[in-house]
Amino acid sequence: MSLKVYLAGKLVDKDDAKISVYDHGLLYGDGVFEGMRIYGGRVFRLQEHLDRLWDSAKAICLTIPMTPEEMTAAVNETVAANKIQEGYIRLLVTRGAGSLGLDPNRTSNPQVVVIADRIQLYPQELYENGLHIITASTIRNHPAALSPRVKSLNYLNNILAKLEGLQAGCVEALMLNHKGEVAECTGDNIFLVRDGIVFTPPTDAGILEGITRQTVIELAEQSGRRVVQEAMTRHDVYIADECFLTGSAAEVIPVVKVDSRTIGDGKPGPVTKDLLDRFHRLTRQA
Ligand code: PXG
Repeated sequence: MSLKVYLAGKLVDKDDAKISVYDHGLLYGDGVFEGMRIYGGRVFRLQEHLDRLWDSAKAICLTIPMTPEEMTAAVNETVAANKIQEGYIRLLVTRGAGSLGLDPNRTSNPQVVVIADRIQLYPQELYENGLHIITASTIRNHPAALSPRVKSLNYLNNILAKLEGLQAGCVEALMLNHKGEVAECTGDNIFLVRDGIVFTPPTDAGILEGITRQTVIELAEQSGRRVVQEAMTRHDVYIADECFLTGSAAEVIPVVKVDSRTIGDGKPGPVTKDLLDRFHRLTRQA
């Protein structure tokens, strides 16, 4: 059975899910999106993802042509139609088709697309042994140019950094902000552990406010750990006891080498393992 995609208000076969080449989502990357996980047939933190989607749309003056309640129904309908128990949702809203030229006022009909599919996970081996990453020379978008808090369809900034990672044999790459501080990775937020304290860059470091990041902060605090959101440098990463990344796709994944520096003893540390366990219990609970 072919996958069903939600497009223009109804479910259509994947092969028929097509959008105009005049859509400004394609012409200019003018639109917003969300990437969410399905666990046990349910969308994890759907409300938080929808809130972020609406915030992203507001920031670019894009009116989403449905209510959050209608969007919730569309997402749940798409998950159910595809009978997906464990998977991934890509939700996007484009500016819609218009004339050539940047002017968003000359577009109409923003398109809402919901794709529910299986998920391509990192190999299990990387969760057990940890990732090696490098720092990309491509800095994260300057917040005054395009705020990283907007999850926009224009992901070239991250893709350029991802390419640098791949060229160095790494599946993720660390991105610094315009001040040279640690921001985040290309599709994941970053955490450090030092002397039992959990550190992560604050929102004003110019990051996407990850929903997995927020979940992990809550799990760490619930387990009695201190979580500090403050600016950090690459030096802080190099001398950390532990490092891990969070994201809807990656969940919680240890990092054991950054720019050829071994983090801690080179193996996923106890705090990382504990948070990974807690995250699994939360997402796989009955
Ligand atoms: N930073 C960036 C730049 C991201 O794109 C995250 C952090 C983590 O945020 P969440 O809310 O997921 O914890 C992201 C998330 C994909 C894909 O298909 C991308 C993301 C998430 C899921 C899938 O490339 N990015």
